[in-house]
Amino acid sequence: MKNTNAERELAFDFLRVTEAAAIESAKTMGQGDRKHSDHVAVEAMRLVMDQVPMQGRIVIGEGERDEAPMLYIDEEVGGADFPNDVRSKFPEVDIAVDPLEGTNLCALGASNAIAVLAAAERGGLLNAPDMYMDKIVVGPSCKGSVDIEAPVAENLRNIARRLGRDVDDLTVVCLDRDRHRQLIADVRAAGARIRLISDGDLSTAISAAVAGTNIHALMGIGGAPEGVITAAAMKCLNGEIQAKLVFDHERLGVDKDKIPPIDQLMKRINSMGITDTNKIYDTNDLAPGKKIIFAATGVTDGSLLKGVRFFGEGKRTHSVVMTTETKSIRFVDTVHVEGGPDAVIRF
Ligand code: VTB
Repeated sequence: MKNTNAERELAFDFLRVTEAAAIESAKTMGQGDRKHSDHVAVEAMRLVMDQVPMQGRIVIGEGERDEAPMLYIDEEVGGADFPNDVRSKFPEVDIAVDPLEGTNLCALGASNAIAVLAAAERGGLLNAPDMYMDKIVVGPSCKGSVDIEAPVAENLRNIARRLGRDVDDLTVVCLDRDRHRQLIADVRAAGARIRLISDGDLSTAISAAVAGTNIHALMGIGGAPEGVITAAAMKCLNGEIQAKLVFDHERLGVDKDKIPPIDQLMKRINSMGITDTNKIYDTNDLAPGKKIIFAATGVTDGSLLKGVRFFGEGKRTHSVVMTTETKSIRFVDTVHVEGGPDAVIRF
């Protein structure tokens, strides 16, 4: 991306992209078919993304080229309506997408499903493999006070000190999984409160970086690709993520078919130039970009964003769009009018 103006305009283009994905998936809310919810989000996102005036490249998407029909890794997107000589002047952008973060949440009508993407200049987002990642995420006041390798109790004491409160006034969020039994026990023993979530650690991580959401930290193992998108959000929100890739699959207790075989993973990781499997990634390692754009739209109601609302004359979406360059965090409430010239717009 070459200049701030281009970034500003792209931010609004990306807003339209997440809005479109959110609207289509929200139509399927509660139908109990998470694959279908995901599919419509992907299709809608891809369609609108292709209209964005950019030379976009997917770095985190729906899977490898041979696994996904669209929004696959390395797919070129954007500028579809422009001739090549015009397109070649558009900014080069790397994009990480999660068209529907929380497919189960949408399928069940549960809270915190979002449509989300992050973008940066070429090389600005780590091309993380689809594997598990241990994460700790905190907001600006707690930046620099946590260490993913430190005991849970110590991190909680440091967070509490920074927030000027007691450990038992903290709320930690963590995915409700067997692999977190020890983590949950440690948080309880330290005296903090816990919110166990069934899915969606990305939207929760964003909430942890926003004061007033009553979420003070996210801890535990979720997806690595979502960790990169979280890092992009942290750069905009001044929050912090620390993370480690998880290779010890026994520890995860998940179905073997959910994880690529270890040799395949290692190949991918080596191709990314990662040799140290114990590396601790910080926000900048995951999202090194200087010109980051982050956009998310609520699908179902959540702690930060409202879900899509449908009414006779249109739809209403609630989004957040942030950029590092302009240092702006915009909460955008959009009415998509459909009812013709007499449609009533409500405050
Ligand atoms: C999911 C999902 C999260 O990690 O839990 C996934 O809900 C991995 O965990 O939001 P499981 O395979 O045990 O479900 C996330 O996708 C993102 O980090």
